[in-house]
Amino acid sequence: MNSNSARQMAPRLPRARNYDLPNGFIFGASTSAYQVEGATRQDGRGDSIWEPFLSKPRTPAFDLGDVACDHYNRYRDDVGLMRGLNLDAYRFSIAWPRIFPNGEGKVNEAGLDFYDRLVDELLAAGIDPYVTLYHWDLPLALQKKYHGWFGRETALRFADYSAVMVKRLGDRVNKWATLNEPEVIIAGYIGDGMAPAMNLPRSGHKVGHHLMLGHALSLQAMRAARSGIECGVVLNLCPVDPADPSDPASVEAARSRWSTAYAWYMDALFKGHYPNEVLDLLDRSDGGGNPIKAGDMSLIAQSIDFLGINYYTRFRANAKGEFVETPGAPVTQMGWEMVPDSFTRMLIDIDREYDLPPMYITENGAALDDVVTETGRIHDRGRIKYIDDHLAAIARATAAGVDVRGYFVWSLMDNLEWPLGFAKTFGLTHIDRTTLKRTVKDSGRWYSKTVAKNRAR
Ligand code: IFM
Repeated sequence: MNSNSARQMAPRLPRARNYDLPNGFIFGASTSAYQVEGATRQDGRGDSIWEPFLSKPRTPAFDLGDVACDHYNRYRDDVGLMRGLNLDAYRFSIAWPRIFPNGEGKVNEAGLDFYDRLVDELLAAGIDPYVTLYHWDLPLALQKKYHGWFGRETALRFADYSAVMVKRLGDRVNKWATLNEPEVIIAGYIGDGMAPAMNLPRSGHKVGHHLMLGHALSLQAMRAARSGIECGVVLNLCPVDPADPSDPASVEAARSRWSTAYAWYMDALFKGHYPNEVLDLLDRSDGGGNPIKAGDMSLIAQSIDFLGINYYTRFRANAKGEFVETPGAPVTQMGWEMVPDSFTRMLIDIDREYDLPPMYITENGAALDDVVTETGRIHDRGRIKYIDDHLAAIARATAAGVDVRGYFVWSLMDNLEWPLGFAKTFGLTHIDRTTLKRTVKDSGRWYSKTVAKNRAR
Protein backbone atom coordinates (compact mmCIF):
# COMPACT_ATOMS: atom_id res chain seq x y z
CA MET A 1 0.00 0.00 0.00
CA ASN A 2 1.50 3.40 -0.84
CA SER A 3 1.41 6.15 1.73
CA ASN A 4 -1.22 8.07 -0.22
CA SER A 5 -3.76 5.30 -0.06
CA ALA A 6 -2.84 4.67 3.61
CA ARG A 7 -3.57 8.32 4.33
CA GLN A 8 -6.83 8.08 2.44
CA MET A 9 -7.85 5.14 4.58
CA ALA A 10 -7.14 6.88 7.90
CA PRO A 11 -10.51 7.24 9.64
CA ARG A 12 -11.81 10.75 10.19
CA LEU A 13 -11.55 12.11 13.69
CA PRO A 14 -14.85 12.11 15.60
CA ARG A 15 -16.40 15.57 15.73
CA ALA A 16 -15.36 17.77 18.64
CA ARG A 17 -18.41 18.98 20.53
CA ASN A 18 -19.19 21.81 22.87
CA TYR A 19 -20.24 20.51 26.28
CA ASP A 20 -21.57 23.82 27.49
CA LEU A 21 -19.22 23.82 30.47
CA PRO A 22 -18.94 26.91 32.69
CA ASN A 23 -17.07 29.95 31.38
CA GLY A 24 -13.35 29.79 31.93
CA PHE A 25 -13.35 25.98 32.25
CA ILE A 26 -9.71 24.78 32.12
CA PHE A 27 -8.56 21.94 29.85
CA GLY A 28 -5.29 20.28 30.72
CA ALA A 29 -3.32 17.07 30.95
CA SER A 30 -1.48 15.46 33.87
CA THR A 31 1.70 13.55 34.54
CA SER A 32 3.78 12.77 37.62
CA ALA A 33 7.52 13.10 38.15
CA TYR A 34 8.54 9.48 38.58
CA GLN A 35 6.33 8.30 35.76
CA VAL A 36 7.79 10.63 33.12
CA GLU A 37 10.98 12.37 34.18
CA GLY A 38 13.62 9.62 34.13
CA ALA A 39 17.08 11.12 34.84
CA THR A 40 17.03 9.53 38.27
CA ARG A 41 20.82 9.83 38.54
CA GLN A 42 21.08 13.32 37.09
CA ASP A 43 21.87 16.60 38.85
CA GLY A 44 22.05 15.22 42.37
CA ARG A 45 18.63 13.55 42.68
CA GLY A 46 18.49 11.15 45.62
CA ASP A 47 16.82 7.73 45.53
CA SER A 48 13.10 7.38 46.03
CA ILE A 49 11.29 4.36 47.46
CA TRP A 50 10.60 3.22 43.88
CA GLU A 51 14.21 2.48 42.91
CA PRO A 52 14.73 -0.44 45.33
CA PHE A 53 11.14 -1.59 44.87
CA LEU A 54 11.32 -1.81 41.06
CA SER A 55 14.85 -3.24 41.14
CA LYS A 56 13.59 -6.32 43.01
CA PRO A 57 14.16 -9.46 40.91
CA ARG A 58 10.91 -10.60 39.33
CA THR A 59 9.82 -12.55 36.26
CA PRO A 60 9.14 -10.71 34.05
CA ALA A 61 11.38 -7.96 35.42
CA PHE A 62 9.80 -4.69 36.46
CA ASP A 63 10.11 -1.74 34.08
CA LEU A 64 12.23 0.95 35.74
CA GLY A 65 11.80 4.72 35.96
CA ASP A 66 15.48 5.47 35.22
CA VAL A 67 14.63 6.76 31.75
CA ALA A 68 10.80 6.76 31.77
CA CYS A 69 9.91 9.35 29.07
CA ASP A 70 13.10 11.37 29.63
CA HIS A 71 10.86 14.37 30.24
CA TYR A 72 13.61 15.83 32.45
CA ASN A 73 15.78 16.35 29.38
CA ARG A 74 13.05 16.77 26.78
CA TYR A 75 10.75 19.11 28.68
CA ARG A 76 11.10 21.87 26.07
CA ASP A 77 9.86 19.58 23.30
CA ASP A 78 7.14 18.31 25.60
CA VAL A 79 5.91 21.83 26.29
CA GLY A 80 5.80 22.26 22.50
CA LEU A 81 3.68 19.12 22.40
CA MET A 82 1.33 20.61 24.99
CA ARG A 83 1.00 23.75 22.93
CA GLY A 84 0.03 21.59 19.97
CA LEU A 85 -2.62 19.97 22.14
CA ASN A 86 -3.99 23.43 22.92
CA LEU A 87 -3.70 22.89 26.69
CA ASP A 88 -4.68 25.65 29.09
CA ALA A 89 -2.82 23.96 31.92
CA TYR A 90 -0.31 21.23 32.68
CA ARG A 91 -0.47 19.34 35.95
CA PHE A 92 2.83 17.80 37.02
CA SER A 93 4.47 16.78 40.27
CA ILE A 94 7.75 17.71 41.88
CA ALA A 95 10.18 14.91 42.67
CA TRP A 96 10.87 15.43 46.38
CA PRO A 97 14.19 13.48 46.09
CA ARG A 98 15.42 16.03 43.54
CA ILE A 99 14.92 18.83 46.04
CA PHE A 100 15.97 17.00 49.19
CA PRO A 101 18.15 14.05 48.09
CA ASN A 102 18.20 12.95 51.74
CA GLY A 103 14.57 13.80 52.37
CA GLU A 104 15.54 16.63 54.71
CA GLY A 105 18.52 18.85 55.44
CA LYS A 106 20.38 20.32 52.49
CA VAL A 107 18.43 21.54 49.46
CA ASN A 108 19.69 20.50 46.01
CA GLU A 109 19.72 23.71 43.97
CA ALA A 110 20.04 21.82 40.67
CA GLY A 111 16.73 20.11 41.40
CA LEU A 112 15.02 23.45 42.02
CA ASP A 113 16.54 24.82 38.82
CA PHE A 114 14.85 22.14 36.73
CA TYR A 115 11.37 23.11 37.95
CA ASP A 116 12.23 26.78 37.43
CA ARG A 117 13.04 26.04 33.81
CA LEU A 118 9.93 23.92 33.33
CA VAL A 119 7.63 26.56 34.83
CA ASP A 120 9.19 29.34 32.76
CA GLU A 121 8.86 27.29 29.59
CA LEU A 122 5.19 26.60 30.35
CA LEU A 123 4.40 30.22 31.07
CA ALA A 124 6.16 31.34 27.89
CA ALA A 125 3.89 28.91 26.02
CA GLY A 126 0.79 30.32 27.74
CA ILE A 127 0.22 27.13 29.76
CA ASP A 128 -0.66 27.41 33.43
CA PRO A 129 1.39 25.13 35.74
CA TYR A 130 -0.59 23.13 38.35
CA VAL A 131 1.84 21.59 40.82
CA THR A 132 1.42 18.49 42.97
CA LEU A 133 3.97 18.15 45.75
CA TYR A 134 3.68 14.45 46.51
CA HIS A 135 2.87 11.94 43.81
CA TRP A 136 4.30 8.88 45.55
CA ASP A 137 8.08 9.26 45.08
CA LEU A 138 9.09 9.51 48.72
CA PRO A 139 12.81 10.06 49.35
CA LEU A 140 14.22 6.67 50.31
CA ALA A 141 16.09 8.26 53.22
CA LEU A 142 12.75 9.13 54.89
CA GLN A 143 11.58 5.57 54.48
CA LYS A 144 14.74 4.31 56.15
CA LYS A 145 14.68 6.87 58.95
CA TYR A 146 10.96 7.22 59.77
CA HIS A 147 9.33 4.28 57.94
CA GLY A 148 7.88 6.77 55.50
CA TRP A 149 4.30 7.84 56.18
CA PHE A 150 3.96 5.14 58.82
CA GLY A 151 5.92 7.60 60.95
CA ARG A 152 4.53 10.99 61.95
CA GLU A 153 7.87 12.75 61.31
CA THR A 154 7.50 12.39 57.55
CA ALA A 155 4.53 14.78 57.72
CA LEU A 156 6.78 17.43 59.30
CA ARG A 157 9.48 16.96 56.67
CA PHE A 158 6.81 17.27 53.98
CA ALA A 159 5.85 20.68 55.34
CA ASP A 160 9.50 21.86 55.18
CA TYR A 161 9.78 20.72 51.58
CA SER A 162 6.45 22.38 50.66
CA ALA A 163 7.64 25.74 52.00
CA VAL A 164 10.86 25.51 49.97
CA MET A 165 8.90 24.85 46.80
CA VAL A 166 6.41 27.64 47.30
CA LYS A 167 9.16 30.12 48.10
CA ARG A 168 10.91 29.19 44.88
CA LEU A 169 8.00 28.84 42.44
CA GLY A 170 5.06 30.56 44.13
CA ASP A 171 5.70 33.82 42.27
CA ARG A 172 4.76 31.96 39.05
CA VAL A 173 2.71 28.94 40.16
CA ASN A 174 -0.71 29.68 41.60
CA LYS A 175 -2.20 26.17 42.10
CA TRP A 176 -0.59 23.84 44.64
CA ALA A 177 -1.87 20.39 45.52
CA THR A 178 -0.31 18.68 48.51
CA LEU A 179 -0.92 14.95 47.96
CA ASN A 180 -2.03 12.80 45.09
CA GLU A 181 -4.40 9.95 45.99
CA PRO A 182 -3.77 9.05 49.65
CA GLU A 183 -5.95 5.95 49.17
CA VAL A 184 -3.42 4.50 46.73
CA ILE A 185 -0.37 5.58 48.74
CA ILE A 186 -1.48 3.40 51.64
CA ALA A 187 -1.46 0.34 49.37
CA GLY A 188 2.34 0.35 49.74
CA TYR A 189 2.00 0.05 53.51
CA ILE A 190 -0.74 -2.54 53.89
CA GLY A 191 0.63 -4.83 51.16
CA ASP A 192 3.68 -5.46 49.02
CA GLY A 193 2.40 -4.59 45.55
CA MET A 194 3.53 -0.95 45.63
CA ALA A 195 6.52 0.84 47.19
CA PRO A 196 7.56 0.83 49.99
CA ALA A 197 5.95 -2.64 50.32
CA MET A 198 5.77 -2.61 54.13
CA ASN A 199 3.15 -5.33 54.28
CA LEU A 200 1.47 -4.20 57.50
CA PRO A 201 -2.22 -5.05 56.98
CA ARG A 202 -3.47 -2.87 59.85
CA SER A 203 -1.42 0.22 59.00
CA GLY A 204 -3.66 1.74 56.31
CA HIS A 205 -5.67 4.24 58.31
CA LYS A 206 -2.72 5.24 60.46
CA VAL A 207 -0.72 5.99 57.31
CA GLY A 208 -3.78 7.79 55.92
CA HIS A 209 -3.95 9.95 59.05
CA HIS A 210 -0.27 10.86 58.74
CA LEU A 211 -0.87 11.75 55.11
CA MET A 212 -3.75 14.02 56.07
CA LEU A 213 -1.59 15.57 58.74
CA GLY A 214 1.17 16.06 56.16
CA HIS A 215 -1.37 17.72 53.88
CA ALA A 216 -2.45 20.05 56.70
CA LEU A 217 1.09 20.99 57.78
CA SER A 218 2.02 21.53 54.14
CA LEU A 219 -0.95 23.91 53.72
CA GLN A 220 0.11 25.87 56.79
CA ALA A 221 3.72 26.04 55.66
CA MET A 222 2.81 27.14 52.14
CA ARG A 223 0.41 29.81 53.33
CA ALA A 224 2.97 31.12 55.83
CA ALA A 225 5.61 31.26 53.08
CA ARG A 226 3.51 33.09 50.50
CA SER A 227 0.14 34.74 50.11
CA GLY A 228 -2.00 34.74 47.00
CA ILE A 229 -1.50 31.09 46.07
CA GLU A 230 -4.31 28.51 45.98
CA CYS A 231 -3.78 25.25 47.84
CA GLY A 232 -5.69 21.98 47.76
CA VAL A 233 -5.38 18.21 47.74
CA VAL A 234 -6.10 15.51 45.17
CA LEU A 235 -8.27 12.53 46.15
CA ASN A 236 -9.05 9.54 43.98
CA LEU A 237 -12.72 8.73 44.44
CA CYS A 238 -14.40 5.56 43.19
CA PRO A 239 -18.10 5.38 44.01
CA VAL A 240 -19.04 1.98 45.43
CA ASP A 241 -22.41 0.60 44.33
CA PRO A 242 -24.10 -2.42 45.89
CA ALA A 243 -23.74 -5.47 43.63
CA ASP A 244 -27.33 -6.32 44.57
CA PRO A 245 -29.31 -3.16 45.38
CA SER A 246 -32.19 -5.30 46.71
CA ASP A 247 -29.94 -6.94 49.35
CA PRO A 248 -29.55 -4.75 52.49
CA ALA A 249 -26.22 -6.48 53.30
CA SER A 250 -24.81 -5.53 49.91
CA VAL A 251 -26.11 -1.96 50.29
CA GLU A 252 -24.48 -1.67 53.73
CA ALA A 253 -21.20 -3.21 52.50
CA ALA A 254 -21.05 -0.71 49.63
CA ARG A 255 -21.68 2.19 52.00
CA SER A 256 -18.98 0.96 54.38
CA ARG A 257 -16.36 0.42 51.64
CA TRP A 258 -17.02 3.94 50.29
CA SER A 259 -16.75 5.39 53.79
CA THR A 260 -13.61 3.58 54.96
CA ALA A 261 -11.70 3.71 51.66
CA TYR A 262 -12.72 7.06 50.16
CA ALA A 263 -15.14 9.30 52.03
CA TRP A 264 -13.20 9.31 55.31
CA TYR A 265 -10.68 11.75 53.80
CA MET A 266 -13.53 14.08 52.88
CA ASP A 267 -15.13 13.68 56.31
CA ALA A 268 -11.85 14.80 57.85
CA LEU A 269 -11.32 17.71 55.44
CA PHE A 270 -14.87 19.05 55.38
CA LYS A 271 -16.46 17.83 58.62
CA GLY A 272 -13.42 17.75 60.89
CA HIS A 273 -13.77 14.14 62.03
CA TYR A 274 -13.35 10.57 60.85
CA PRO A 275 -16.36 8.24 60.76
CA ASN A 276 -16.70 5.95 63.80
CA GLU A 277 -15.82 2.83 61.81
CA VAL A 278 -12.49 4.45 60.86
CA LEU A 279 -11.84 5.46 64.47
CA ASP A 280 -12.28 1.78 65.42
CA LEU A 281 -9.78 0.76 62.74
CA LEU A 282 -7.35 3.46 63.91
CA ASP A 283 -7.53 2.08 67.47
CA ARG A 284 -6.35 -1.27 66.13
CA SER A 285 -3.48 0.13 64.01
CA ASP A 286 -0.22 -1.77 63.62
CA GLY A 287 2.60 -0.28 65.67
CA GLY A 288 0.77 0.99 68.73
CA GLY A 289 -2.79 2.12 68.27
CA ASN A 290 -4.48 5.38 67.45
CA PRO A 291 -2.13 7.98 65.92
CA ILE A 292 -4.46 11.01 66.33
CA LYS A 293 -2.96 13.69 68.59
CA ALA A 294 -4.69 16.72 70.11
CA GLY A 295 -5.15 19.42 67.48
CA ASP A 296 -4.66 17.15 64.46
CA MET A 297 -8.28 17.15 63.34
CA SER A 298 -8.73 20.91 63.41
CA LEU A 299 -5.50 21.30 61.45
CA ILE A 300 -6.74 18.84 58.84
CA ALA A 301 -10.06 20.66 58.57
CA GLN A 302 -8.41 23.95 57.57
CA SER A 303 -10.18 25.27 54.52
CA ILE A 304 -8.69 24.47 51.14
CA ASP A 305 -8.99 26.56 48.00
CA PHE A 306 -9.80 23.68 45.67
CA LEU A 307 -10.38 19.95 45.69
CA GLY A 308 -8.78 17.82 43.01
CA ILE A 309 -10.65 14.66 42.09
CA ASN A 310 -9.24 11.75 40.13
CA TYR A 311 -12.01 9.60 38.72
CA TYR A 312 -11.57 6.49 36.58
CA THR A 313 -14.20 3.93 37.54
CA ARG A 314 -16.71 2.73 40.10
CA PHE A 315 -16.75 -0.47 42.13
CA ARG A 316 -19.51 -2.87 43.09
CA ALA A 317 -19.50 -4.53 46.51
CA ASN A 318 -21.22 -7.79 47.41
CA ALA A 319 -22.72 -8.60 50.82
CA LYS A 320 -19.26 -9.59 52.13
CA GLY A 321 -17.81 -6.27 51.03
CA GLU A 322 -15.80 -7.86 48.20
CA PHE A 323 -15.54 -5.98 44.92
CA VAL A 324 -17.15 -7.93 42.08
CA GLU A 325 -17.07 -7.50 38.32
CA THR A 326 -20.06 -6.48 36.26
CA PRO A 327 -20.56 -9.30 33.74
CA GLY A 328 -20.13 -8.11 30.17
CA ALA A 329 -19.27 -4.52 31.12
CA PRO A 330 -16.65 -2.75 28.97
CA VAL A 331 -13.34 -2.39 30.82
CA THR A 332 -9.96 -0.76 30.15
CA GLN A 333 -6.53 -2.47 30.13
CA MET A 334 -6.59 -1.98 33.90
CA GLY A 335 -9.80 -4.00 34.17
CA TRP A 336 -11.64 -0.83 35.18
CA GLU A 337 -15.26 -0.57 34.16
CA MET A 338 -16.15 2.53 32.14
CA VAL A 339 -19.18 4.13 33.81
CA PRO A 340 -19.51 7.86 33.08
CA ASP A 341 -22.95 8.03 34.72
CA SER A 342 -21.39 7.04 38.04
CA PHE A 343 -19.10 10.02 37.69
CA THR A 344 -22.02 12.44 37.34
CA ARG A 345 -23.84 10.81 40.22
CA MET A 346 -20.79 10.92 42.49
CA LEU A 347 -20.12 14.60 41.78
CA ILE A 348 -23.71 15.47 42.60
CA ASP A 349 -23.71 13.27 45.72
CA ILE A 350 -20.53 14.70 47.24
CA ASP A 351 -21.68 18.20 46.42
CA ARG A 352 -24.83 17.54 48.48
CA GLU A 353 -22.99 15.84 51.32
CA TYR A 354 -20.12 18.30 51.87
CA ASP A 355 -19.51 22.02 51.77
CA LEU A 356 -16.96 21.83 48.97
CA PRO A 357 -14.58 24.37 47.45
CA PRO A 358 -14.31 24.58 43.64
CA MET A 359 -13.29 21.26 42.13
CA TYR A 360 -10.93 20.26 39.36
CA ILE A 361 -10.95 16.83 37.78
CA THR A 362 -7.21 16.39 38.09
CA GLU A 363 -7.11 12.96 36.42
CA ASN A 364 -9.38 10.98 34.14
CA GLY A 365 -8.45 8.75 31.25
CA ALA A 366 -8.24 5.24 29.90
CA ALA A 367 -5.45 2.70 29.44
CA LEU A 368 -6.32 0.94 26.19
CA ASP A 369 -4.44 -1.25 23.72
CA ASP A 370 -3.04 1.05 21.05
CA VAL A 371 -2.00 -0.04 17.59
CA VAL A 372 0.60 1.95 15.68
CA THR A 373 -0.27 1.77 11.98
CA GLU A 374 2.24 1.40 9.16
CA THR A 375 2.10 5.14 8.72
CA GLY A 376 2.83 5.68 12.39
CA ARG A 377 -0.67 6.80 13.41
CA ILE A 378 -2.65 5.69 16.46
CA HIS A 379 -6.39 5.65 15.84
CA ASP A 380 -7.44 5.33 19.49
CA ARG A 381 -11.19 5.71 19.11
CA GLY A 382 -11.83 4.05 22.47
CA ARG A 383 -9.89 6.71 24.33
CA ILE A 384 -11.70 9.49 22.47
CA LYS A 385 -15.02 7.95 23.45
CA TYR A 386 -13.94 7.60 27.07
CA ILE A 387 -12.85 11.25 27.35
CA ASP A 388 -15.88 12.49 25.43
CA ASP A 389 -18.26 10.50 27.66
CA HIS A 390 -16.59 11.76 30.83
CA LEU A 391 -16.56 15.40 29.73
CA ALA A 392 -20.26 15.04 29.02
CA ALA A 393 -20.68 13.47 32.47
CA ILE A 394 -19.00 16.51 34.06
CA ALA A 395 -21.21 18.83 32.05
CA ARG A 396 -24.30 17.09 33.45
CA ALA A 397 -22.97 17.70 36.95
CA THR A 398 -22.12 21.36 36.31
CA ALA A 399 -25.57 21.84 34.80
CA ALA A 400 -26.94 20.52 38.10
CA GLY A 401 -24.96 23.21 39.93
CA VAL A 402 -21.73 21.39 40.87
CA ASP A 403 -18.73 23.73 40.77
CA VAL A 404 -16.18 21.94 38.57
CA ARG A 405 -13.69 24.33 36.99
CA GLY A 406 -11.32 22.19 35.01
CA TYR A 407 -10.42 18.80 33.57
CA PHE A 408 -7.03 17.13 33.13
CA VAL A 409 -6.58 14.03 30.99
CA TRP A 410 -4.43 11.30 32.46
CA SER A 411 -2.09 11.40 30.78
CA LEU A 412 -0.19 13.78 28.52
CA MET A 413 1.88 10.80 27.36
CA ASP A 414 2.24 7.05 27.80
CA ASN A 415 4.36 6.55 30.88
CA LEU A 416 5.45 4.22 33.68
CA GLU A 417 2.33 2.78 35.27
CA TRP A 418 4.21 1.94 38.49
CA PRO A 419 4.59 -1.85 38.96
CA LEU A 420 2.53 -2.45 35.81
CA GLY A 421 5.22 -0.88 33.65
CA PHE A 422 4.98 0.76 30.24
CA ALA A 423 2.48 -1.73 28.86
CA LYS A 424 -0.50 0.18 30.29
CA THR A 425 -0.94 3.12 27.95
CA PHE A 426 -3.05 6.11 29.06
CA GLY A 427 -1.44 8.83 26.92
CA LEU A 428 -2.74 11.35 24.43
CA THR A 429 0.76 10.89 23.05
CA HIS A 430 2.46 7.61 22.19
CA ILE A 431 6.08 7.11 23.25
CA ASP A 432 8.20 4.71 21.22
CA ARG A 433 10.00 2.74 23.94
CA THR A 434 13.16 2.36 21.81
CA THR A 435 13.60 5.88 20.47
CA LEU A 436 11.35 7.78 22.93
CA LYS A 437 9.87 9.53 19.88
CA ARG A 438 6.59 11.24 20.70
CA THR A 439 3.59 10.77 18.38
CA VAL A 440 0.32 12.50 19.12
CA LYS A 441 -2.49 9.94 18.98
CA ASP A 442 -5.85 10.64 17.38
CA SER A 443 -7.15 11.27 20.92
CA GLY A 444 -4.62 14.10 21.29
CA ARG A 445 -5.61 15.60 17.95
CA TRP A 446 -9.28 15.31 18.88
CA TYR A 447 -8.63 16.79 22.34
CA SER A 448 -6.93 19.86 20.88
CA LYS A 449 -9.98 20.45 18.65
CA THR A 450 -12.28 19.87 21.61
CA VAL A 451 -10.43 22.43 23.69
CA ALA A 452 -10.70 24.97 20.87
CA LYS A 453 -14.41 24.29 20.42
CA ASN A 454 -15.18 24.70 24.11
CA ARG A 455 -13.01 27.79 24.44
CA ALA A 456 -15.03 29.46 21.72
CA ARG A 457 -18.29 29.24 23.67
O1 IFM B 1 -0.84 6.38 36.74
C1 IFM B 1 -1.72 6.61 37.80
C2 IFM B 1 -1.35 7.88 38.51
O2 IFM B 1 -0.05 7.87 38.98
C3 IFM B 1 -2.28 8.11 39.68
N1 IFM B 1 -3.65 8.01 39.29
C4 IFM B 1 -4.06 6.87 38.52
C5 IFM B 1 -3.14 6.72 37.32
C6 IFM B 1 -3.58 5.50 36.49
O3 IFM B 1 -3.51 4.34 37.26
